[in-house]
Amino acid sequence: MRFPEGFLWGTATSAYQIEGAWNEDGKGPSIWDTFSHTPGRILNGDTGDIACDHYHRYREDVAIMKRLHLGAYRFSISWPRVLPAGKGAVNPAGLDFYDRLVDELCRQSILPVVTLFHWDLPQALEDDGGWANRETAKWFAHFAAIVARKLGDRVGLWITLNEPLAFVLAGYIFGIHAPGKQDPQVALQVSHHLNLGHANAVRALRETVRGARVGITHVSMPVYPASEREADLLAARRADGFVNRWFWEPSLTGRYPQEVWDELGPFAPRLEAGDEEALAAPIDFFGHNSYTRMVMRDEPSIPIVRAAQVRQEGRPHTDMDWEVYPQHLFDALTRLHRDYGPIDIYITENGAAYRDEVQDGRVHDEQRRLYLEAHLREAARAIAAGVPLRGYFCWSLLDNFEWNFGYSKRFGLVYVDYPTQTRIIKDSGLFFAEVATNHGLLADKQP
Ligand code: GCO
Repeated sequence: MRFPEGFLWGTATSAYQIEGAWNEDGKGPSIWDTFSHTPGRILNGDTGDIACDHYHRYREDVAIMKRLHLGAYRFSISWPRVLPAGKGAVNPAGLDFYDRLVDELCRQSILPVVTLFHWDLPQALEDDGGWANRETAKWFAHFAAIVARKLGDRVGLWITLNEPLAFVLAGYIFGIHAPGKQDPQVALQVSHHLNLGHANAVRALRETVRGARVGITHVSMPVYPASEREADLLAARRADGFVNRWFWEPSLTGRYPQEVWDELGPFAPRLEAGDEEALAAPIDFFGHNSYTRMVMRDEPSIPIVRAAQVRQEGRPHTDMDWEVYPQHLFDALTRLHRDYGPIDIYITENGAAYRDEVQDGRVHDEQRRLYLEAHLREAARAIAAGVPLRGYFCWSLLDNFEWNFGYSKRFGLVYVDYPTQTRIIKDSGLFFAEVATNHGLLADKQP
């Protein structure tokens, strides 16, 4: 089973999760520095202060990508490393780091794919209200233009935001991610400002880099009803409306889905004159992140969606307790293509956390290899069904800081021994290298 010529094979990371050097060379603090330094917020008291020390070890990590025959690398830019106060003076050393990283990638013929916002907002902007302040949508475009001026001649794909849903849900409703708030009203207003920021950044990137290919990355989990009961069918529809359509449609259609807007009732965001028009900023591709599916039942006590997830007992789960359901990928990709037309799609994240052990200098992570193989088969099936899928980025290149779980969850194709920062390519990494080399799975090798 093969993938089309020109299909991009890559891995994905994010600045706060791998770089470390949290306060080096002029970098300003981000909300994740503040959050992880707050006792009780992160498992085991872990922080991103050092992480995978990628800020110093990036050449070694790019060499590993080359060893894995990867043609692309998705990484994010730390906004406060470039603009310590989020606006105003640029930190030359911060921009220079990304300039050197991009040069190293190009030297190894690896296409740089840049995410501009992967949740690490400058603390200085948070002190002014953060994304709850609509001015942040303006400063985001300002940041985008500065980065694009420096890197635009070599970056292949620009992703404005990573997973606005996850940022809003975890950071403003559940309060388990930075900035650690629990206010649904503010959460929905933040989602609107993120959409404005995305659209402003799309315009800024197009004005700065002629021919820029610009998109956004969303979580896109297919939602299934827990039963055929009317109440569960409606619950699944409400959940799909909030989790998927509310966040996708401003960037795909330029407006909010009316059905979801009506469901939000008093939680609906306040728009200002001109906002609807400002949201319309056509994109060149859709970045799709998914790992599993959602199975939802009616649950009136849950605010806004009035739905709750039903754990699929008896089915395999990863170390994140996410059900392994490979078909979700085919269902998600074909639905996107069916409902939103021929826009190019990149899988910008897919992968699995499992408990890994080093044995004689190797990591035999067969479960992760099986997960990847099964999901790649579904991706190939989607292409065969006509989905314009243009690339697959495995989450993640390295084991890294998994947000509130700290370093307790390992997603990497490459094992990181944190005390020594030693990297060990896992068996799944060798498998992925084979897939990238052969543009697909070799003849079905029985596991
Ligand atoms: C996300 C983020 C990543 C996570 C990964 C595993 O999708 O939540 O983009 O930063 O680490 O998805 O949870």
